[in-house]
Amino acid sequence: MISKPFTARAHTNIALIKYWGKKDKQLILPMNSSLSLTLDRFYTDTEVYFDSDLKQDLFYLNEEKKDAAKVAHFMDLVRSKSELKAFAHIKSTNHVPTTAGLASSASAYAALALAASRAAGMQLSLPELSRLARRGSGSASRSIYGGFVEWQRGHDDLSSFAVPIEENTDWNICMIAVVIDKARKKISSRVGMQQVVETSPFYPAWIKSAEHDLTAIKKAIKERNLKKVGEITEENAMKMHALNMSASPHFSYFEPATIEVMHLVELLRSEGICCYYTLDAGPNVKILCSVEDSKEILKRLAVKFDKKQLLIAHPGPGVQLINKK
Ligand code: 2P0
Repeated sequence: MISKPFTARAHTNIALIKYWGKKDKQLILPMNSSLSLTLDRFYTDTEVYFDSDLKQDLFYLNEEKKDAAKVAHFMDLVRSKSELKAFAHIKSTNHVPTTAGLASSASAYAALALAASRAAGMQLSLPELSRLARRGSGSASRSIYGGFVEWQRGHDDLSSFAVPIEENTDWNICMIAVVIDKARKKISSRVGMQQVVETSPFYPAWIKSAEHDLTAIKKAIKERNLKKVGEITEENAMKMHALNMSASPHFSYFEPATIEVMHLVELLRSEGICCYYTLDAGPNVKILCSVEDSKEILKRLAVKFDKKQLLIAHPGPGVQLINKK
């Protein structure tokens, strides 16, 4: 038996209010709710079909066979929810410039959740898809929707999923990703956030402050207040990175060039350009600004960085099927 193949496309998202810490590692329940912007520029296409002749799941990423352990764990979950027992062919293509270092488990598991559930004969609702994607990677729960998305932490498997805040935002904003080569090996977000939860003396303050930031940013988004959204975004990111520096052992994702970009953004701001930075589990900086200002910001960045290191993205759509064979 070979099932009908399904291909899904999901876009990456960048958190403005970060998810940093798990309450339940097995179910991937977060300590705090988070909020992100889905981006149009970077996405993953994933095709799935089940084949009863297979002895294990086969996973190809960008046409290269990969170790399927983490993906197989996720597929076990899909099988346990459906009638299917067969293993699957999984083919993913990441549409992220290979040097960008922006490849994300968010788009990967959001696309896999839709393609695998459909190939397994299930028609999940969007909240159900978000819950399923969450089990692959927390941030994937948010890539089910486009635009501004909130992942409500909930308190159990049923109540922890993302909801759209403004799916098709007409707001003329963008994010410039500044790709910085990293010299040393980073600590994965999965390991990093756990280290923080277990050892940072500031963690309880983070939870309180993240909830406060979330309420404030939702109001600022509604009001189309870019200055306020930017301030909250930047401060929330800095609090997350301060947690990392307060963990034991402490760690940081910053590289010298990361700090250079942060200083440039602050300088541009002092000149009256409304732009703000955020950083995730790596040295790349993402700059939130208006489309109008992006030209000038790119020009200033181009003095220090190669054009290939500067990628501009706009609000993008939620997960979708791209064929129905
Ligand atoms: C976020 N990050 O909210 C935060 C901010 C990175 C920094 O979600 O362990 O790959 O698979 O649930 O989703 C990256 O962590 O972690 C992440 P798991 P995930 O976007």
